[in-house]
Amino acid sequence: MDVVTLERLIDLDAVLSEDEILTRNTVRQFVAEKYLPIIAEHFERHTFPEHVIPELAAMGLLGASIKGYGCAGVNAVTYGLILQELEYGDSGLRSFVSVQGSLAMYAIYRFGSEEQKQYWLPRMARGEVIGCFGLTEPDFGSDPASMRTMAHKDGDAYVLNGSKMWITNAPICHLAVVWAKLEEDHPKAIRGFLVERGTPGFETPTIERKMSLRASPTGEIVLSNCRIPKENLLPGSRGLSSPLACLNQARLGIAWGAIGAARACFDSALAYSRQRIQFGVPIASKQLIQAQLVDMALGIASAQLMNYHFSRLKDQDRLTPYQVSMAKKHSVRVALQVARMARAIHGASGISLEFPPIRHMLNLESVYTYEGTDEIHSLIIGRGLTGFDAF
Ligand code: TGC
Ligand code: FAD
Repeated sequence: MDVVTLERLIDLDAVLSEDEILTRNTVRQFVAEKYLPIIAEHFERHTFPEHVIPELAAMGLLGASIKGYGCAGVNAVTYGLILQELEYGDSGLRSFVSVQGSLAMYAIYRFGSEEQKQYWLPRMARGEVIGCFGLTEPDFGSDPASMRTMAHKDGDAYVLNGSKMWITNAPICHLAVVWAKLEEDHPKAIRGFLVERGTPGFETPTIERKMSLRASPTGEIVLSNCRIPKENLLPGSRGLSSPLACLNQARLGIAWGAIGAARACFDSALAYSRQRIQFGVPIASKQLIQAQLVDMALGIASAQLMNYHFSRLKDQDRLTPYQVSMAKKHSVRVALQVARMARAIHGASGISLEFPPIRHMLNLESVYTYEGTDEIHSLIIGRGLTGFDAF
């Protein structure tokens, strides 16, 4: 009997270029050889394997979609495939690359001066400078427009006060992109500021005891009369649309990434169900198990094809924020459902870190919430469909 793999069932390769396949395979090999053997232990210990950063940089994965400034300048499909493979390893690995490239580097690329771009982007692409992106505050997550972090001009400096919460890479960053309202703007507008580690009044306490994204460093950013040179304002940034423009980049990557996690769960569930014997036969021979595997495969196929289509639109400059929300929401929902089903198919073994589903399932709870919660993306799409703002 012919056995068809999930990859052959979808056959995405039929519409990918040779370069896209080559890059995907390179990252896939890196994850299989260098990341999968170490991830469970890092997850358990709540540590991020920083030693992989130079290798990520050497493969051109940091700021990969940026053109120039020492970055690879790959298209949106290639970027998506990269993130999908990284998240096959762990959402923490994909988060690290997303935040570095789509958020911190992209903010500088899009809103920075030429001098800022020339100075920071090549260093960040080489992994010498790690960035983070501080938008969320303790009291304002879904509603960043209401943020309280403020900046005011003082001679040749800006002075920042406030705090950011749940910031990926903050504890290990050398450079934070901080979003704050500028007192001198009328009305006060949200602007981006570059804050370097070592600046007095800049602290990044680690958030401990996370049960999700344990292999990703998450922290606060505390700004107490933090004085930065006036040259550290991102001059092109103005208003909430600036950080949201960065989120458009990152959210599409997250959609791809989540399906990487889903694929890892599917692969594990399929392999387990074929070798696990109950009632004298492999559980994969049972109709209820097959029905679950088919639902998982269909979900993965639908999300992957949606992500592929929207990424091709992005490369033609035709992608809208509504479509980005559709991709993020659909992919993460599918991935969580797949992870939960895969966890259950593993029975008791499914709650052990010996198998990937429980780790991905826990990670995906964060992915469901960050970069716009599932509900916020419903409201974005709903506003588009109905014309009514239900926030
Ligand atoms: P609203 O009035 O809708 O918009 C304000 C201004 O922004 C413009 N705009 C956009 N611009 C670019 N891209 C988009 N997607 C945009 N959506 C809106 C809009 O045109 C307007 O411009 P202007 O010129 O008229 O001022 O704003 P609102 O206050 O009603 O809020 C809208 C809402 C709720 C959708 C937005 O605030 C939102 O997306 N909230 C969710 C917050 C969020 O996603 N935070 C993510 C933090 S970063 C993160 O989670 C990183 S995790 C990374 C990892 O580890 O991988
Ligand atoms: P809230 O906004 O308080 O939402 C609570 C609940 O209310 C949610 O279910 C939400 O959907 C719902 N809700 C809110 N408003 C509405 C509404 N109008 N209608 C209906 N329901 C609503 N942020 C950064 O800036 N940078 C980062 O690097 C970053 N990394 C993160 C890493 C991790 C591991 C996590 C977990 C979060 C990270 N975040 C980051 C923060 C993330 O973006 C926020 O958690 C997210 O935007 C939601 O904000 P909140 O947690 O304050 O939830």
